Amino acid sequence: MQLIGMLDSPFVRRTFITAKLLDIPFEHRPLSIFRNFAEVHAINPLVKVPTLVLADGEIMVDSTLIIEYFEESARTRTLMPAQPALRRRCRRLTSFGLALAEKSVQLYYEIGLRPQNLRWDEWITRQTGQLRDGAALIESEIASDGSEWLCGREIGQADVTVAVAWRFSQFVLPHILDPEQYPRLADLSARAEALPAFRAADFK
Ligand SMILES: N[C@@H](CCC(=O)N[C@@H](CS)C(=O)NCC(=O)O)C(=O)O
Repeated sequence: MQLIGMLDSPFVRRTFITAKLLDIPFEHRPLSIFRNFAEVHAINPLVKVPTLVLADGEIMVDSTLIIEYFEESARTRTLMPAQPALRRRCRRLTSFGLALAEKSVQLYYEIGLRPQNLRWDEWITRQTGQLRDGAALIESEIASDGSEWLCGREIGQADVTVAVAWRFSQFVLPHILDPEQYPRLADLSARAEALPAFRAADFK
């Protein structure tokens, strides 16, 4: 099984880290959708990452669906709590983390990639507000003492997704989310980034 995509994509990175935490064996092929467009296209004409190439050659896209597939395949571990109320909380906070990642990618494309003369300032202002409000929403859900993860004593999918989204936003848009405004998010991210599965997914 191969996982296609660079670890500077938050969607690839959450998929990679999840596979590590669940002990799913895979080969990572860090191909860029920009620099290796033709190679990615030959694997997946949709040119979306992450792309999972299964043992029989079939491909699958979308981090959430790939992670669902990993959860089904994992034998001994899960990143989803068993208890229904916690499971629901884990899904809810994962969805907030995903929105944070999506907003960060959109804003990065607008600010970092689009030619300056084609920038849409109103859109940038709107996306910036959504990103900050999303981070505040997540911040309000994190325990103040930093003793636990988002959905219990063990790290779960919500922690993986939120921590990955935070690190990505800090990497590409360091001026947008000030860690001093979101100290619990910054602390959650630091705790997660210290784990071997996250360190294995480091990027520069
Ligand atoms: N919802 C998707 C989003 C994946 C996504 O947007 N990936 C970006 C890289 S960060 C991509 O493949 N962009 C290339 C394109 O859309 O053409 C997921 O969770 O996997």
